[in-house]
Amino acid sequence: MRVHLINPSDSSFGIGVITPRWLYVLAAATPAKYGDPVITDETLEQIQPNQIQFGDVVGIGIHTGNALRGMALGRMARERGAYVVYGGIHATLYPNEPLEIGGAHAVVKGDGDVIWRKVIADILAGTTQTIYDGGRISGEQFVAARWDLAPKDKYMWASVQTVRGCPKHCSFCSVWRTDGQKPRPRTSDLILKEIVDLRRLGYRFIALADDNFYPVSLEDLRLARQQHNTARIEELEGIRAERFELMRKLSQLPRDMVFFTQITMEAGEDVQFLDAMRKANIKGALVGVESATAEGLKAVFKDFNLSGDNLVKRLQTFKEHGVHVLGSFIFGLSTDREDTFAATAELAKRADITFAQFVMLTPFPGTVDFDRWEKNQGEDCVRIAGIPITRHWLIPAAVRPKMFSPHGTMSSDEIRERTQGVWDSFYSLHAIWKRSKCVPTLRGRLAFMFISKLYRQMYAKTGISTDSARRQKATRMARWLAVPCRKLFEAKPMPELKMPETEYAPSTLLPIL
Ligand code: B12
Ligand code: SF4
Repeated sequence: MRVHLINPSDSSFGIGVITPRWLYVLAAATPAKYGDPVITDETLEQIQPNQIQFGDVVGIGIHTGNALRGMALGRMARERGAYVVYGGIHATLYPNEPLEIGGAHAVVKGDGDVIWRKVIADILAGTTQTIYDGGRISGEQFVAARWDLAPKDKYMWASVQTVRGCPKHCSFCSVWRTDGQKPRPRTSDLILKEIVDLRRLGYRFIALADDNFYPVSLEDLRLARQQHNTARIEELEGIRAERFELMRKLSQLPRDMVFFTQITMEAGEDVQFLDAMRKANIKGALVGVESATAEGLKAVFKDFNLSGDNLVKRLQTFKEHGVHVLGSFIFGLSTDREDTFAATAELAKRADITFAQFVMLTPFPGTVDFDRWEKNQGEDCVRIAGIPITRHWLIPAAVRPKMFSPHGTMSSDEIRERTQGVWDSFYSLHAIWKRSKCVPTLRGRLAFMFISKLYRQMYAKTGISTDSARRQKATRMARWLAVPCRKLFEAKPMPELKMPETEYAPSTLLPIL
C-alpha cells in the first residue's frame, strides 16, 4: 500500500511559483511506517494513472477552482481500486460533493495535520468513516512540512504558514468562516526551524502562506482600550507581541532571504510594524485593495480600507518603509462603472505598487456574497450543461461563465474585456520597465521584467480568457517563461546554517506594548 497526495490542476506549467503547502504538511503527517507518500502536483505535470495501484490510499486536496479536476482524479483512482480521501477548503464547505461525484470513500473537513493518521489507520483497519472533522487545531499543533520530499528544481518560492484565521469578515472571502476569526499563531521557534531547514536545502524565497499576517490592527487595540476590555486588550497585545517576536527572529536569518506575505491595508498606518517587516526581510505583501472607490469598499464589507488619494498615500507608505505591494483589485462589483477600470489602472500606477492582480468578482462558496447570490438565484436557477449555476465549479471549464452576477450597467463580456485591458495596461513593457527601477542592477531589472510577464501569463491569460485555444497558447507561453524565471530564484544550499539565537528577550518587546 502506498499513500499518494495529489494537488489537482487543469493547467500544468512544468514549474510552480509557490509550493502547495498542504502536500508537504500532509506528507509530514503521514506516519513513517507507511513509507514516504508519492506526491503529485499537477500544477507541474499531470498524474499518470498507472502510478496508482489497487489498495493505495489517495489523498486529494481541493479548493473551489480545482474541485472539478479533483473529482475526476478521485473517480479515476477509485476505479483503479484505491481508497480515496478528500480534504481542503472546498471539501470542508461541501463534504458531500466528493462522496456523491468524486469517488470518495472519505472526506476530511478542516485541518488535516492531526486527523490524517487516524484516517489512514481506519482505512487499513476497514473502519473508515465517510466524514472526519479535523477541526481548527491550535498553533502549537501545526505540523512542519516535509520539504525533503519537494522536487529540487521546480519551485520558485517555498511556503510556510505562521498564523491561521482572520478577524475580518470581507463579503467575498470564506477564510474567516472556515479558518475562524480568532487568529491561531504558530509557535515562532517552530516557524524558524522550518525556515532554517528550507534555507539549508537552498530555498531563499519564502511565501508566508497566511490568511492575514497582520491579525491585530492599531484600530482593534484602540477600540479594546476605549471599551476598557482588559481580557481583550491582553489577548490582542499578546498576538501583537508574538508577531514582533517572530519578525525579530526572522531578522536574524541570512540577509539573502526574501519573504512575502498577505496583509490588510491597515498595516500601512502601523509604521512600526512595517519597519519590523523590513528588518525581517519581508520584502513584499499582497494587500487586498479590492476597490478604488468608497462605494465599492462598502459593498464588500471592507470599509476599513481607504479610497482615492488617501488610498494612494497609504499604499505608498508600504514602499517608503521597504515593503513592496502586490495590490489585489476586484472588478464587477455592483458599484463599478465603465470609468472604474481606467481609474483603477491609473490609481495602481500612481500608488507606485510593484505588482497588481485584477480579478473578476466570483461568488466563492462559504462567503456572504455567495449566500446572497444563491438565495437570489432561487430554486429554478439557470443550468449550464445540466449543472445549476449555483454549483458553477462543476460546470465544464469550456462552457463555464466568467461572471455570475448580472451587472446593472455592463455585460459580463464587457467586464471581462475591460479587466483584460487593465492587465494589459499595467503589464505593458513600458510600464513594467518603469516599475523595474525599484531594482538597482540591470540584471535585476531584466529579471523583474521576466517575472512580471510570467505572473501576467499565469494568472491573467489562463484565467480570464474564454477561448480554450488562447488559454492553451497562454499556458505554453507560461511554461516557456517559467524556466528562466525559476533560475532567478535558485540559491546555493547552506547545509551548515545554524538556528539563530532564539531565546526570548522580553525587554525587546516592551517598547511596542
Ligand atoms: C497562500 C495562498 C495562495 C498563494 C499560493 C497558492 C499555493 N501554491 O499554495 C497564491 C497567492 C498563489 C494563491 C492564489 C490563489 N488563491 Co489562494 N490562498 C492562499 C492561502 C492564504 C493559504 C493556503 C495555504 O497554503 N495554506 C496552508 C495549508 C497547510 O492549508 P490548507 O491548504 O488549507 O490545507 C490544510 C487543510 O485544508 C487540510 N487539507 C488540505 N488538503 C487536504 C487533502 C487531504 C486528503 C486532507 C486529509 C486534508 C487536506 O489539511 C491541511 C493542513 O491542515 C489560502 C487561505 C486558506 N486559508 O486556505 C488562500 C485560498 C486557498 N486562495 C483562494 C483563492 C480564491 C485563490 C485565487 C483563485 C485568487 C485569485 N483570484 O487569483 C488564486 C488561485 C491560484 C490557483 N490556481 O490555485 C481562496 C480559495 C477559496 C475557495 N473556496 O476555494 C482561499 C481560501 C482564500 C480566500 N480568500 O478565500 N493563494
Ligand atoms: S479577504 Fe483578507 S482581510 Fe478579508 S476576511 Fe479574507 S483573509 Fe481576512
